[in-house]
Amino acid sequence: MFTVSIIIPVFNTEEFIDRCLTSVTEQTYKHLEIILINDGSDTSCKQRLEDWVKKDGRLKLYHLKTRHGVGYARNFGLKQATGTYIYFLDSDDYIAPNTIQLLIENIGHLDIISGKKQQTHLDPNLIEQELNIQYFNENKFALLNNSSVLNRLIKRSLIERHQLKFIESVERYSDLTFMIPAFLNTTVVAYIENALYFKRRRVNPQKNPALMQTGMDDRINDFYKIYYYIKEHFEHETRAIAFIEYRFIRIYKQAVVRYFRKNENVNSIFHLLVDLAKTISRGSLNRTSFLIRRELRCLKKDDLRAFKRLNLWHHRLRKLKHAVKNRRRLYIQFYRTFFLRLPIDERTVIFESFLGKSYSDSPKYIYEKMLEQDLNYKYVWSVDERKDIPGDPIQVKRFSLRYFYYMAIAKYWVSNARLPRFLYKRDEHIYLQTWHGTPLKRLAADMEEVHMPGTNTEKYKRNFIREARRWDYLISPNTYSTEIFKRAFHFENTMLAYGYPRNDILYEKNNDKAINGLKKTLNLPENKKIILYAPTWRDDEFYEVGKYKFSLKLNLDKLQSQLGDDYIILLRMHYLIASKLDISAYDHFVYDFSHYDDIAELYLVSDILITDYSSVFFDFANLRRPILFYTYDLEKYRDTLRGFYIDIEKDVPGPLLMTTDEVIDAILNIDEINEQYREKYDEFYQKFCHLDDGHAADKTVNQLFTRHVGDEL
Ligand code: C2G
Repeated sequence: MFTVSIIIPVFNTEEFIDRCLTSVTEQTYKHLEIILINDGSDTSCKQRLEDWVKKDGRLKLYHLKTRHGVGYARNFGLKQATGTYIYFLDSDDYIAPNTIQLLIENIGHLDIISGKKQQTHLDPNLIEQELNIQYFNENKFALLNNSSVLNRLIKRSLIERHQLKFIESVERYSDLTFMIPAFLNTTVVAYIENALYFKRRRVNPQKNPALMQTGMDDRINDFYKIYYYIKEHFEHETRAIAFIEYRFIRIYKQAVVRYFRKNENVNSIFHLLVDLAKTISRGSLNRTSFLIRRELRCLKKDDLRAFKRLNLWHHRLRKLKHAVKNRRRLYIQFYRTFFLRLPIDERTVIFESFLGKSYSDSPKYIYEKMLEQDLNYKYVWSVDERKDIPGDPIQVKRFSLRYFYYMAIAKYWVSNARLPRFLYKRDEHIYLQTWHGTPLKRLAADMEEVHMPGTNTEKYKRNFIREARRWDYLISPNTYSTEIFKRAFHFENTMLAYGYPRNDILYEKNNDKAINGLKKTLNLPENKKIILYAPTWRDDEFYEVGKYKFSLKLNLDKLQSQLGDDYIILLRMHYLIASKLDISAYDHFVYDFSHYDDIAELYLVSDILITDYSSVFFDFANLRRPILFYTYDLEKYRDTLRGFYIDIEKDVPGPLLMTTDEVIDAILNIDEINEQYREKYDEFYQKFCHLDDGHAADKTVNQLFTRHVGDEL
């Protein structure tokens, strides 16, 4: 039985301390040493602590005559502690009855295990849940995003070995001076979601504020000291430096920006922000949004007037963004009551790919085919931002007033994904749905449960089917998809089983000349082999609706050290992924092509594809080049999130790999893998690529458009 020393600094929290100590003394795990450090509290609070000590012999109370601050109090507590493990708790918070037990039962041979923090206004009753434990290695600093030492069980020997302590001269963020070296000196950290810690949000911050609720000037002053402390003490630890820089950017983005809603607030902390911004590396800057990046760059220049001007603009833009949201409603009204009454233009076609995010996919190739055939149509592209599109079509910003206008009057809608329900379709409209991939993951009506944020399964399916009913034509890449589309979308209109227009290029340009030309345009070295890593998104990992997270599970360091001489890697995130990848450390080895419009061009230049459950491999197989499947979360993805149509373990044309080492090994032995999978690849190609022949766009255009050419219109 190991003893856990729970260290609780107390400063005038008499209204909260009972709840806190009840939760500790009633822990299901009993081997506790509870160290209370009264950090100069007033007499009533002191008295209450004395009363508690009489009740439970495991409590040890120490009085400091005057207030020394939380860092000092915790260091003091550490000196008194004798347990094998240390656990810090704040005297206004409390924990669930089994928190310590869960932590101790699951720490195993590790030095640190973290639990989950919740706001107290959530129901503290424990719901019976399956244990959810995760292990973090390279990415463990993600567990420090809350900057806090709380709700972590830490081996005391680790603390002693590395003389970990809190900086005492600073009130806020001092946890980082303890936690950063703690993490640097451990390899793996565990996280158990079920071990709960309830963090109290003070309801009356004016009367009795929590530290973080006090003034922004003090907060930044404290952070400033911590920042430089970390930079000096861990100068050579790139992870620590990247972490603290990113922390600064987050504080800036989340708290400072809000504080600067009053422009005059800028004055008092401007000089500190300038100092901080000056030390931020390019890599960290690149991970942030355009707006924030611009402001940080301006801070670097130490120009107060320019910064204030920018700040004003920032807030104007934010206001505008709110207004725009309401504006959309207005436009929809316009669309319905006015634009839909205008005569339809038989010769206008409006195209959209991936929700306006790119000029790509089948709509692009259908459009280019129409250009090539010199058809007499007016072309409109719906895009998020202006693109370089041949033929100089009209470009409308998605959801702008012009967009609604053209959606109303264009006879043809060509899209590779669903269009919003609020766009009523007229009887005269012809809607060509190209869709965007051969399905591996279950679709629409075939999905058992939808795990996307804010999505009700039944409603999702119903809307999907309602949308599919509006499609007059649907392109299918192969017989297998035709069957699935009919069933999953309840599609009963005209199926164009022509193969994918987006894959025409894989037949047309699969030759050295075209490929080398592409490599030049993409600025890629010609003497290295190219690996394309194109994973899909995870329904349950997101920031907000429509913005998904992705954490890279490939160890780029390892890849670079073993493959760097002969290969380069193109990273290509799915278009729903909003996370920004920091690849600044892998110059000339890793290239981020997540925002490149057309993935088909990336297929053409790549020698090997690594993917997971994305439909990209069905398309890439047209090139008959090797495919590896990096399926580190296969069970969860297949069995919980989506479900598959084919047996991925048997039917795909390449190996399923679970670790970076296995990926490297496969790449180094790619010839053997080709040999091993030759037969399977042939079968796969016959089944999924049998319709693709380089003429899908041609066939589609002939089917829908040629009839309309001529003077009679
Ligand atoms: N894609 C891409 N880059 C990625 C992943 C996907 O450019 N890293 C593009 C490819 O054209 C791919 C398409 O987006 O074929 C669809 O991506 P999937 O990963 O298959 O996921 P999803 O958007 O959910 O569509 O029937 C197909 C399914 O609906 C899947």
